[in-house]
Amino acid sequence: MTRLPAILGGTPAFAENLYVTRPVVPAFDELCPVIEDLLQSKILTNNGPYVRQLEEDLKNFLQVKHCPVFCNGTLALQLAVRGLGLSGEVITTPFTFPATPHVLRWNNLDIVFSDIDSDSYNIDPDRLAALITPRTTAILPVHVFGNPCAVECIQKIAEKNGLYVLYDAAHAFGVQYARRSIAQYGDATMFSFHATKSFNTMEGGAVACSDPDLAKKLQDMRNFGIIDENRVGDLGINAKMNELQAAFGIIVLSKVAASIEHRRLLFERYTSQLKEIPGIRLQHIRPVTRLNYHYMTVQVDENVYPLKRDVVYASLRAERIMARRYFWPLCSDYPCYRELPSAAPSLLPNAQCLSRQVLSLPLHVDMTPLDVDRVVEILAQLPQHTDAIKKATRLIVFAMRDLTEDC
Ligand code: T4K
Repeated sequence: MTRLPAILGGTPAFAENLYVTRPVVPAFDELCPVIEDLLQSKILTNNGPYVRQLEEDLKNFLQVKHCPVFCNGTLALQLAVRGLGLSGEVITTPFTFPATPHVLRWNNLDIVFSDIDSDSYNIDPDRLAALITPRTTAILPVHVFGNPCAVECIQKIAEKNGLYVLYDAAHAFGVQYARRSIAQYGDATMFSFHATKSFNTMEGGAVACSDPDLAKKLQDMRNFGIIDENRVGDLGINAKMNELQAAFGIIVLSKVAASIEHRRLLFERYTSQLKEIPGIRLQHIRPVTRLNYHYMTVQVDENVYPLKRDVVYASLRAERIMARRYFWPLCSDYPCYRELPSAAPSLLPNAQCLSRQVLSLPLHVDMTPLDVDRVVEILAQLPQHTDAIKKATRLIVFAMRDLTEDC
């Protein structure tokens, strides 16, 4: 006799919420001297010693020539778009966080959505050629959940058509592809250092690049475009990281390798068990990749698994397993973008389908292997209660309006 799922009135599997992620943080004793130093020096921001030190540490960690840091990943990306001088149209993916298309719109660029590859979840390189017009100046792909894009193909297409490649690597800090840091691909690569990322400065971001002029431009632009006391150059903004964030980041960076290893074990435990559950599909990770194991995202294929994704989502939350639907809704369905010619659902079938199936399961350093086992066990047992759960969740299904659509 299996246990009664919490959605049917059983006791939740977890006594406290099991979040999708938790940040790596410094120990209290590690942070105290830094706070003391900041209070003494009173240098709190504006390219102070901790920001400069963090940039040096990041260059070493990411194996790149330049790595200016910013107050968040969105502004880092927004300034990279401007720093590269993009104009006209930029091709990007709709299967991403709102920040990706929003930075293009904030730069007054025309967004062209491309469909994705349904196995890797990344922009499909085979669709790019057909989307390039004389107005296209760049491709903005996302390494979704840290899985590297088809970087070689994208590079070839970009070179053939004279386009920039700007990667959104918000999820990919610490990832390696073909024995190279993911930061070494493309003309520039943005990282997010948000609390939910594999390396965090609470809020923060960076742009890795090899071009010194671009790096200098970005450094000026994040500080209102100020070049020196006598000159203001490009249109800038205040996108600076402060000293406390940078000092926090220096300590967290020293813990990144260990946290990746911790999550690797959990990720592998998840994958070996999840692949035994019919209808639960896993993201296809590109060969020769060393992941950062930051996301454990599955697809609920309701043609095989008897419950729809949103019913599974609601059932997990009743168990206090706080899974997330990254990325639903799809960016191309937002009111601000859905009128774009490239946003038509018929042009984005893979992204549309995936957005209705994905579920990011908890994966973070505060979890134990037994937590993983418990989450998988719940997913494996829910189908035994299909009829009762369907009945109990009829209202949820009705409220989540797109659930009746098949993909
Ligand atoms: N490009 C891509 C592809 C991105 O995914 C993102 C951000 C960006 C660009 C922009 O980078 P930033 O400007 O943010 O640097 C979160 C993050 O807010 C967002 O940064 C991230 N992507 C996205 C994937 O996830 P939410 O709305 O899901 O976050 P939230 O607050 O619900 O947090 C999720 C869970 O994390 C919580 O349930 C508990 C845990 N958590 C969260 C925070 C904020 C903590 O334990 N501590 C915390 O401080 O968007």
